[in-house]
Amino acid sequence: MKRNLKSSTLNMHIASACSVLFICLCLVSCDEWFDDDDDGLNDFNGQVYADHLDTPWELEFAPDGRLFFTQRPGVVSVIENGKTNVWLKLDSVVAEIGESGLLGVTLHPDFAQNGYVYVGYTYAASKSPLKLVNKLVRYKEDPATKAPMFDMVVMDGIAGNYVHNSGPLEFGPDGKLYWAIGEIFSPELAQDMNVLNGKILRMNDNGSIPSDNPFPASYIYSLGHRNPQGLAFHPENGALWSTEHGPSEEQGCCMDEINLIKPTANYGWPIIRGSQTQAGLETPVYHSGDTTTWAPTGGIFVTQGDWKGSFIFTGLRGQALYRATIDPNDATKIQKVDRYLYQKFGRLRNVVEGADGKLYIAVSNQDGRGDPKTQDDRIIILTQKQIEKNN
Ligand SMILES: [Ca+2]
Ligand SMILES: [Ca+2]
Repeated sequence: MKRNLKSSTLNMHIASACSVLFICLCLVSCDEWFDDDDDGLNDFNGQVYADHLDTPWELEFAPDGRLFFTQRPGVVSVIENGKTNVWLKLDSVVAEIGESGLLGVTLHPDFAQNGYVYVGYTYAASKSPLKLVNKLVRYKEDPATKAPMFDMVVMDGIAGNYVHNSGPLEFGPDGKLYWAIGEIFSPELAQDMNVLNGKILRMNDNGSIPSDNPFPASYIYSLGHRNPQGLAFHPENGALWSTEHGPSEEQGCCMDEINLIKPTANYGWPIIRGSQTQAGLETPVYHSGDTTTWAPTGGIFVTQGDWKGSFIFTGLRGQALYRATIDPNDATKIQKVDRYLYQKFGRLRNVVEGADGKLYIAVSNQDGRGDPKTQDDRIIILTQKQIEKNN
């Protein structure tokens, strides 16, 4: 109930009409009743790492413990010793229209030596008529000043739209850069080998096509994707897992996917969905069913604690953190998916694990589809135990 006491007008009304009751309740838990801006963390003993953000999208820790993250309107920020600073402002070139904007960020595996930071965003190549394009650029951090210097355009010219640009970036254990690109709400593109939409791409760290790519002379690593918003490599066996938004209202409800990504494989959009099978197409390892929506976003493999080895990912419309337990007898299967933090903080966009084993979770209520609290958006810190205790 306390989280519904949002307007001060409502508080005043309740206070005057029920003053006797209110005083009695205050003896029990006054701060909870007065807390207009209750951030939900009181119940969890968690911490706020950053607040008053706007749609934090992807996060990654640097080896020195700093947390890099994007905010969709066009800012890359860095949190160091609990203080959030703007690292790079691209709001004058980024087009945040609908779900487009500054999306992915990742650091080079040798970031400590070369300072390379990769940033993917949508921009407007033309305003009238509106033509949105996805671009990937590389900046280099000056080792002395920590300031970003533009380094190179890694890739440009991938068609964009107001939805389904996707954009998570991840370096694999093979040192190659993987970038998931959505089908920009044009399902046929996912099956079109002449375009990069609806694909997961694999490239060298300078944007060239690796000589050992599965389709010769092509960036395409896998195809048939709709809106894949999470990429994670298993820390031990190196397998690439992905989360993907299911058909939504296009082809019945829900059926958000967890996929195990294999080179040259076709993940079926828009030909199959959910548990459907067809020769030559991949059925998801696990999906949310035909009545449940996760709207899954960023995911990682947990490397510490009781959850070690689990694939966890956040959900926007699902408003939860999900934990997929990999089958101990078959690393290509998922035993179960548990739901945590359901409707506690609203829409959750991404999660990363700190060196301390804590989970850093990006809340996304300012993305145009949420119900922001005063402090939103936030990055919150919770331990596995805190999350489990309040489930
Ligand atoms: Ca990433
Ligand atoms: Ca699929």
